[in-house]
Amino acid sequence: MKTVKSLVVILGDQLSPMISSLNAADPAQDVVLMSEVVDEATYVPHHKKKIAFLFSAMRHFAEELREAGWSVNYFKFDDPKNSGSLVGEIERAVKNHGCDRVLVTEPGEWRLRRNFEELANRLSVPVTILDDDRFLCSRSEFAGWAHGRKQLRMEYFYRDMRRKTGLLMDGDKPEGGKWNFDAENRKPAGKDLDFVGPKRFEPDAITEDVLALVSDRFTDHFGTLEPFWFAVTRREAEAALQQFIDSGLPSFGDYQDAMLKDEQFLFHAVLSLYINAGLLDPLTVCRLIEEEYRKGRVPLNSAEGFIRQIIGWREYVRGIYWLKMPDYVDQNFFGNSKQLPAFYWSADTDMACLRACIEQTRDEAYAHHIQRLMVTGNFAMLAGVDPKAVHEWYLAVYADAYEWVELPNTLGMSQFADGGLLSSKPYAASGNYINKMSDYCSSCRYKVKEKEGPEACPFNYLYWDFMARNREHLGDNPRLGPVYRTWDRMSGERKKAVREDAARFLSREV
Ligand code: FAD
Ligand code: DLZ
Ligand code: SF4
Repeated sequence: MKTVKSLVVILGDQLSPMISSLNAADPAQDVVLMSEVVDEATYVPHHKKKIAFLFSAMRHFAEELREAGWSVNYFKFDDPKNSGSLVGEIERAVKNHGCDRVLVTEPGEWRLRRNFEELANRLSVPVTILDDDRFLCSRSEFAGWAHGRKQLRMEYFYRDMRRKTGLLMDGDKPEGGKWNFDAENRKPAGKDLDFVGPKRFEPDAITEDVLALVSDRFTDHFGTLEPFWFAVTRREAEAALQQFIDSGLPSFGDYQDAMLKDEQFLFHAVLSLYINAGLLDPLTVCRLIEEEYRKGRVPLNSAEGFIRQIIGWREYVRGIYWLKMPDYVDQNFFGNSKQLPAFYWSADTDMACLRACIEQTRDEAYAHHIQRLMVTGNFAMLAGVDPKAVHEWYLAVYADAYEWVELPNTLGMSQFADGGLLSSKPYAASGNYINKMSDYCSSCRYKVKEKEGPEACPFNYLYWDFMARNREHLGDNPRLGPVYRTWDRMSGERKKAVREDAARFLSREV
């Protein structure tokens, strides 16, 4: 029988030794292809730290594969032979190696899957696209779950994933008698808490080379490159996970929604970039977290809260992405069309909450969930920014951002641009919420308690302006009944002042 020589394509976010493409191949006869390409590095102006992280992690992974006996063809960004696109690299490699087939695990983004399908039509050898079984729920399983349901609520999906994995189950009942301990995860944080933060790593020679490359070739991209401290190998990512388990996880649940101006990470894991790139396996991480709970080392609300994010939200948004693409990216329920304010790139704003979140995004390529959802996301939606522009910003600025996870979170959850597929009401909030959950307001030039006038917190009048402006879209939403009743009780004078303040602010700042 003729032996098949496969060209195994490994993408920058497929750095997992047990990925389906490698599992289907044979190191004795097949060749791995990895390439740093300009198309992937520039399709949005990715944060410099994100590019450095991925290029360094890719180079380290190539070494790991070589040590495991694979023959790896790795093309660096500056290699004169580098064609600049993944498809170009595959075509070139097929020509050079004369392989019998191309093997690739399904890319995380729709655009790339389409490119690979088009390539399959013109290539002389077959292109096999395998399922990405690093996810617990396959695309077809999710489609089956969604079929015939009027509402695709994460909570029900999550319960199925708990049953499927057996995580935090007590027989066929949820551990602790409740599926979800979210109500216990909303404490504001005080400065007296003992934050350790994510584990930091010294760049090695490979990372130093990458840092020099990124500094030289990506000058116009967003973000601060150094200090660079991300893990770039599986072993380092595992050490980062261990540090989170030891020092962050016990308090993760309680303070999941809190924000502090001088504490960028609080008790968050800062693991999404490693999980999404393939350096950590999501199910293994969840099993370790469950073990900590079973050993009595972390409370249930922390273990459940964390596991819900991974087997619930993370799997669910991926399911939605593939179910709804390619049209999903064009959704614009409110018809918002304003440009993204320039301060999303410069952090040059008097609003202390936005300034803090954007500065931290610039410096660390990281913001935690509530900062993304309730500060930068909330503001963009209240201000009426085009959801596609918001999406492109989030895709560029975070080290963990790939469209499959970023788009439903941004367009669906934070901008309500899908009209409520992901959430039953918009995540809109006035300054009161931000003040309750953070310490931003005490150092802001605006006054969070003031509702109108030049000193008032802009979130206060923008919130009401948003509700009034979008009444035809939201007026029937039962969860917003109390909001519209409050609006209706306001005096005509107060309503007019709110709308005028909002118009003045938006014409100046957005
Ligand atoms: P933790 O708060 O410690 O949570 C633990 C883990 O749960 C994370 O590492 C992540 O893997 C997972 N997780 C938590 N929430 C979500 C969620 N909503 N969706 C998917 N996974 C989740 N997450 C990304 O991984 N990439 C993105 O591009 C991304 N874009 C977002 C955009 C917006 C507008 C919003 C509101 C959220 C976005 N998220 C994204 C989800 C979430 O904010 C990040 O996963 C989280 O902040 C990562 O930091 P962490 O590792 O410290 O997470
Ligand atoms: C994000 C990214 C970047 C910046 N660079 C590369 C690259 O040079 N080579 C590569 O194979 N992948 C890169 N990636 C990750 C891809 O964009 C990612 O695989 C797709 O977006 C699918 O999720
Ligand atoms: Fe943000 Fe308003 Fe608080 Fe200022 S007062 S930090 S703008 S919520």
